[in-house]
Amino acid sequence: MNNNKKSVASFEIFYYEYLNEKGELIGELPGALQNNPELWQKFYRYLVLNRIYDETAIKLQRTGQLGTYPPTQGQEAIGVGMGMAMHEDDIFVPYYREPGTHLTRGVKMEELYTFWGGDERGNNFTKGTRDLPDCIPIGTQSLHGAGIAMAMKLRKEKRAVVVSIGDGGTSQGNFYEAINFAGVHQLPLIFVINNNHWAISVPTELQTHAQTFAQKGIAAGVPGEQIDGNDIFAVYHHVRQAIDAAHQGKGPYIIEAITYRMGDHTTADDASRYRPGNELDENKDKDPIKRLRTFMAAQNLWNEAKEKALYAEVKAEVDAAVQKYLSNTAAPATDIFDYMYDTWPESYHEQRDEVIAYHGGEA
Ligand SMILES: Cc1ncc(C[n+]2csc(CCOP(=O)(O)OP(=O)(O)O)c2C)c(N)n1
Ligand SMILES: [Mg+2]
Repeated sequence: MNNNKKSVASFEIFYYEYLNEKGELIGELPGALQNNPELWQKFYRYLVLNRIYDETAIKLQRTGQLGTYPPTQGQEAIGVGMGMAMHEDDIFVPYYREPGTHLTRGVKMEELYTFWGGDERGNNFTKGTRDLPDCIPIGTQSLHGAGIAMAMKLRKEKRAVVVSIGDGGTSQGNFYEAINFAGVHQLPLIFVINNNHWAISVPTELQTHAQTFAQKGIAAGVPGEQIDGNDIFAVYHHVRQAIDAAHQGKGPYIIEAITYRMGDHTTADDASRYRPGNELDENKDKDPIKRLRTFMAAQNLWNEAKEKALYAEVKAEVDAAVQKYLSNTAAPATDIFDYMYDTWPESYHEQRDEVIAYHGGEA
């Protein structure tokens, strides 16, 4: 026996999965998910909506009607599950790959298209400000989330913040600063790490040498776990559990949701140039939509006719949003001056006049 040493810290990270990739339940469903066909079908509808919204965005981009777009194919269960697990009053602080969460929380689809069409007005959600705009700079949303959670704590509000971030994003200093702050102040802050195995062309093994991303919280005193991010039951249950604990003052939490990016990083990328040969095929069967459909069909809750009807209904909804988006009138060019500064630098008066003159007196 060595009396000079004793263990002063240890940790374990657990992985949770309820619906496997064959669409079979592993053990029992937890809590509110049990015998809840209404909720399962709601999940399914949003997953399909997310996918058709996404496929349509890619088509719009390819035909010159949308800007660069980051697809979510294969990752829809994280966004949808997270959004449905949140309470209305909680605040969502997203990175850029979360249309599923926005849609379940009432953001309009045409607003999302407007933003990805290069028009910041799309971020001014008519439903209000409980969803922050998508954060394009990697990791910065972590600190926005920590600040909001601090305000909730100071105001003694029973609310929580959910920050989403990619696996690559967790390498940024902002992420470590945010989890450290959240741990010290025991903030109601949930981090959902979307581990899709890639950060553009950088694979996860070049991102960290740790066994999991969830354990990044341990050094900050923030507990965490891993879940199957393609299992919507796991996402919904575990995010809800973490939020409810945060509401009770139990502090921050990290959930690493394992998924796979089936598409390119964005429409400006070509993953076939760096993705190893059969990796995509190996992950195809993990599709979150397929597994929920298989599960519901086995329970006699789903069939071909229902599938066809749902796709037709959702397609019509997406088409209507596209029409609204395409009928947007252009924002005045002078907006770049009018909303940038409270008090303008002197030179801007002249420059604004130049812009108006360039547009023939109307801008
Ligand atoms: C501060 C900053 N650095 C670099 C980039 C360029 N960039 C855009 S996406 C990305 C990779 C992010 O990967 P990950 O966090 O895993 O999210 P994913 O796109 O895989 O969902 C990078 C480096 C950026 N947007 N912001
Ligand atoms: Mg990633």
